[in-house]
Amino acid sequence: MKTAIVTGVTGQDGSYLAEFLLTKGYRVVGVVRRSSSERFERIEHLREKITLDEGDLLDQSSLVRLIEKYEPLELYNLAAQSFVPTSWSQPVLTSEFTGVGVARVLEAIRMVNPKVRFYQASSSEMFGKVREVPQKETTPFYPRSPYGVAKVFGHYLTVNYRESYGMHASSGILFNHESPRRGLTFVTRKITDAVARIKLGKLDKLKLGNLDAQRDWGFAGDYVRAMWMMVQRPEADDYVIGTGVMHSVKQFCDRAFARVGLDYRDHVETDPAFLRPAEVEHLCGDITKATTVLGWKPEVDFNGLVDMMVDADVERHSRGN
Ligand code: NAP
Ligand code: F7E
Repeated sequence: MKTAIVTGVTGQDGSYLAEFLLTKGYRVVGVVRRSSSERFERIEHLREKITLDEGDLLDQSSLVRLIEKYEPLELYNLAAQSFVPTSWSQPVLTSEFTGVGVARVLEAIRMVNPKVRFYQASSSEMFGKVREVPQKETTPFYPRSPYGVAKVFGHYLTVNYRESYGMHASSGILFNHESPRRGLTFVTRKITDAVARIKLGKLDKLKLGNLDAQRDWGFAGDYVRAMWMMVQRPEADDYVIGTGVMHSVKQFCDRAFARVGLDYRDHVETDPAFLRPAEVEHLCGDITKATTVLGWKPEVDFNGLVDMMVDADVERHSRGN
């Protein structure tokens, strides 16, 4: 049986990737970090089907131990401090998790078995203050947050280990992807959760930051498929994954509130507390390489994504959760 190790398995993408790998017949080993209380909500339904073991991107020996113990064919590095605003309040921690953590994983693979295929969760945040529109694999990076800077480090280290040691190390440059499992602080989920509470009379106003920021938003379930497809290629490479369509935060609000028969202008207020020290104004992916080389394309569009997230939050809050 093929074994895949997934770091960040308790996160949004980790839960979808674990589900996907199970459908492909893998033994899935999810890496979880020690905590005084378990936060496994996203993988509760998979607990009996996957193996969970302790490891931390801050602890090199824990990564070596996991690779020695499970002898994986593939390792997907999804773990990171992934919330952009926190990267300004905790820049050193973000650099450690999101940047140097990649070095620890790559070194662990190189030391134990350099034949393990590696996937790095890179990000469109690396494009930051964009140098061209839309952004593709060759677009120069200009990160605008400590998070973006850390991801550039992880990306180039992945490229470097491929070139230095011939390792099968791929970097997926993924644009924003969302789902009903998205963390509640990210703007999409913050909006859909608030829409549900406003609809049910549990909240009146929603405070947001920059409503004009534009993102290329896709569905996480589609994007984990692309991760796996990259790892199956004969040669490792880098791929931009997105939808190629851009919407503003305002447009997201418009669609989300309309889904439950409300007008966002009656409920959304702007609050400078949610503005960032440096903003990424527009992001839009050019997915030509992914569609032609991988044969990947997204299946859920913007409206489908917003509706899915609003419906899930309305259902959850209606149950009283
Ligand atoms: P997420 O929901 O924030 O999940 C992050 C995961 O990383 C969690 O499982 C977390 O574990 C784990 N983690 C954090 N620090 C760790 C450490 N020191 N050691 C071990 N595990 C640690 O993120 P996501 O949205 O699923 O994204 C997955 C990856 O893709 C991340 O690397 C993110 O930066 C990247 N990415 C995301 C997007 C997007 O739009 N979602 C786009 C591009 C790239 P706990 O549960 O213990 O906190
Ligand atoms: O912000 C604006 C905010 O926090 C999107 C991560 O997964 O995707 C994500 O990073 C936009 C920004 O995601 C609020 O200023 C307005 O322009 O949902 P977000 P992000 O920063 O794009 C990339 C690809 C990753 O790799 C990251 O890990 O929305 N915005 N008002 C707001 N954002 C938040 N969070 N909260 C607001 O109230």
